[in-house]
Amino acid sequence: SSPDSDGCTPELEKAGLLNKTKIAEGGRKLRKNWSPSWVVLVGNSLVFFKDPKSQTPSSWKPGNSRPESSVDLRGAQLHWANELSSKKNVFKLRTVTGNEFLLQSETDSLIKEWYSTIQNVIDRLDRE
Ligand code: I3P
Repeated sequence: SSPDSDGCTPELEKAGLLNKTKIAEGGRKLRKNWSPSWVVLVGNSLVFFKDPKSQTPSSWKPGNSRPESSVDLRGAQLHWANELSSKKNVFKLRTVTGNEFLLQSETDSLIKEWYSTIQNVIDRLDRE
């Protein structure tokens, strides 16, 4: 049988390398600190991992390495935010708890895919 024949393991929607900085925690502004992050969209969460070198999309499985942090996408808001950075291709993700992240890629197509995939999850959760 397949590893998820019971349907209890959340679906892995997307994984890849993005530049990330947290800019607010509970509504309080933080100093930017950009760094590469291995980002995984699984179920209702965006999960961030350090050490992207050890990760590839094909080998990643939930539970085989420890996340740095995780974001609940229910009620989250997503906006393009190029005005918030000197970098190109930046969007901002804001959680209901007032945590804010900027995510960025040099690759236009890649960042657009991430934006629409995350927005689709937010929209799905809004309809539940
Ligand atoms: C910040 C750093 C960030 C930059 C930020 C700077 O300086 O250069 O990369 O954000 O700009 O303040 P420091 O390392 O001294 O904290 P971007 O790369 O997103 O532009 P900002 O303050 O205008 O946001």
